[in-house]
Formats: sequence, C-alpha cells, structure tokens
Amino acid sequence: MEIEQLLILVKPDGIKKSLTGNILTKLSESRMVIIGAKIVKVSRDLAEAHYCHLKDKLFFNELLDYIRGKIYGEPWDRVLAFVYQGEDAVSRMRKIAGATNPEEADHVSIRGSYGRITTKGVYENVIHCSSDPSEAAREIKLWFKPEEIVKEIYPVKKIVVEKE
Ligand code: IDP
Repeated sequence: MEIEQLLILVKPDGIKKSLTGNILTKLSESRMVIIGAKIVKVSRDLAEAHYCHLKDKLFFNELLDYIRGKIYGEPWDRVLAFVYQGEDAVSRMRKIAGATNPEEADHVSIRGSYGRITTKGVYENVIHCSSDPSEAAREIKLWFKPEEIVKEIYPVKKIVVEKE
C-alpha cells in the first residue's frame, strides 16, 4: 500500500459546534499521523483556489462564504487545517469523513453524524478531506509552506508500538 498525505480541514461549522475533539477522535481510528496543523483565517483568494473545480456552480459564492466562515462571523470565521500521512490515507479518510451530501452520508461517518444542508442549499458538512492523491498534493501546497510540515517521521507502526 502507498504512503499518502492528505489535507483535512475542520470547517467553520465544525469549530462553531465544538466538534473538533469528536472529529479528531474519529479520524484517529485511521491510525494516521498528523504532520502539519494550524488555524487559518481563509482569504477569498485561498478559498477560490481551493474550490477552483467548482467555480461554475450556482452555489460557488455561498460555498466561499461558508468555508471562510462569513455566514457565522467572528470568532468562527476560520478553519483548522491538518496534513495527515499514512498508508492508503486518502481513501481511508474519505470513508471516515463520509459522502459530500450529509443527508446521503453513512450515519456513522463524520459528515453523516454532524452535517446538514443550509437554507441556502450548501452542504454544511463539517470537514474537508482531499478526494484523491493528486488533489491532496495540490491542496497541501496551497495551504502549507514546506517548512510547516514535519519531514521525517517514524514509520506509523513504530509510533503505534511506542504508544502502547
Ligand atoms: P468534497 O468536499 O466531498 O470533496 P466537492 O465536490 O469538492 O466535494 O465539494 C466541495 C464542497 O462544496 C462540499 O464539501 C460541500 O460543502 C459543497 N458542495 C458540493 N456539492 C454541493 C451541492 O451540490 N450543493 C451544495 N453544496 C455542495
């Protein structure tokens, strides 16, 4: 299996609902390692670049307001950004995150447990999770400077053994 990296964002609704602890606990079931973490007040440029594949969608402006926390105001206008690394990380984390539409997501997934659809029709789905390895690489470059990411980590197995 490939060792992959991916970007996870706890979106503003996740922070506002005090779900960060629950979300990180669920993600930790994957036994992936966090190699980057920070809180980010998302600029319009960053939001547009992150969601460039959706720029023609009718909900694009609402989506930008959502990821920037504009619809919640201070102090909820920020996200927590993480880089995770591990074996087959993208598909395993996507499974824990759940489907994009929270109403269709598995009810034990993060999005199925905590997401909803806003009155403006945006899927308020609590976290972002990179969709494939090449998209993950693009997103990590967008959100993190190289020096913000831990370079050398122990093999995951060794970390787990040391913890136990
Ligand atoms: P993903 O977040 O599961 O990778 P994307 O298609 O990249 O899915 O969509 C980015 C975000 O845009 C979603 O997480 C969700 O918040 C919102 N979104 C996507 N599709 C729709 C839609 O059809 N209606 C409303 N919001 C949507």
